[in-house]
Amino acid sequence: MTHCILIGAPVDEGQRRPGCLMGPAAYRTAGLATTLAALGHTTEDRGDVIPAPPGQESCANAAVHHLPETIAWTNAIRAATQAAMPDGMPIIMGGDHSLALGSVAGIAAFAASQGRPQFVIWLDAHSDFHTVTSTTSGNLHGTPMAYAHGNAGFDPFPEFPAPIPGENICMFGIRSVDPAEHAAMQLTDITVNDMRVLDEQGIVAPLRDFLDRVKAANGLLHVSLDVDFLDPSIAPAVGTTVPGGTTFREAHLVMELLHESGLVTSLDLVELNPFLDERGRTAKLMVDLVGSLMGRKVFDRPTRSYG
Ligand code: NNH
Ligand code: MN
Ligand code: MN
Ligand code: MN
Repeated sequence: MTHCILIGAPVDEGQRRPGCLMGPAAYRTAGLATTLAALGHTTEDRGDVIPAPPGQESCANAAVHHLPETIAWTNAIRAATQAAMPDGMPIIMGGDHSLALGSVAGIAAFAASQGRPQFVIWLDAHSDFHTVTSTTSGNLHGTPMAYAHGNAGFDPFPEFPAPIPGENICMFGIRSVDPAEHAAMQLTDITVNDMRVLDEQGIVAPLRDFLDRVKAANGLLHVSLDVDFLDPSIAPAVGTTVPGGTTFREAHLVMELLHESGLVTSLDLVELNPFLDERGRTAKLMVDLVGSLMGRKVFDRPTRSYG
């Protein structure tokens, strides 16, 4: 049994398709809290994060938009996430992926305070490894992983509290990487399980490899789930669809294995744009995936032990 802490982060400024701000309401409407309760968990909804009024920050890259707003969101979401960590498992309901600038900073600060290493699983079509300096779209939802890794080029963002080493970062579902991100990732030890890896090896072996490492290090594990990790045919409610994504069963299997591991300590649900949905099907699928992550299964079976 886990104490699940729902935190709404209606962030829309990290990209250009209005609608992600409705995400937290859609998750509530799709029954996230009742799904968790039905699995035996306690839940607490802390409402939506309210950022401070934006400041006057600017940067040299003219493409970047909504920088002061994003910095304000980052500070507020970081504080809310860090505050929730000692109390249970925060589930940050987005909002676009720029919310992870704050959520990952909050959990990394908490991990550092505990003297434990932080690990991240990034489930996304995109690597989100731009800096404020390298982004050409100017959409800051394309940056949080580089921020968390401690890359230079994030002025005037607050310094990331405890940069996460590449060995502690594992990406799945990747199929859209910009040249500057590609070059920057080549210099890291991040495990990039792009769709080619999943086609050839399946999702189980690479995921278990990573989970074994988290377990061995007694790490905290954050899961960041971008709707576009899923194939657009099953998850249309996202502004940046990329063909060739994960299937319904691949996605559930990831969640089931994560549940079995018992290692997950925090979760982001990002990029849901309810304005683009079809009768709530993407919101419902995301809630069902959280159900699998939190223990829903058809039958119990002997599972691999993580310790
Ligand atoms: N790499 C692109 C950019 O920075 C796309 C990022 N879009 C996302 N990320 N949806 O998950 O603009
Ligand atoms: Mn605006
Ligand atoms: Mn993303
Ligand atoms: Mn994405």
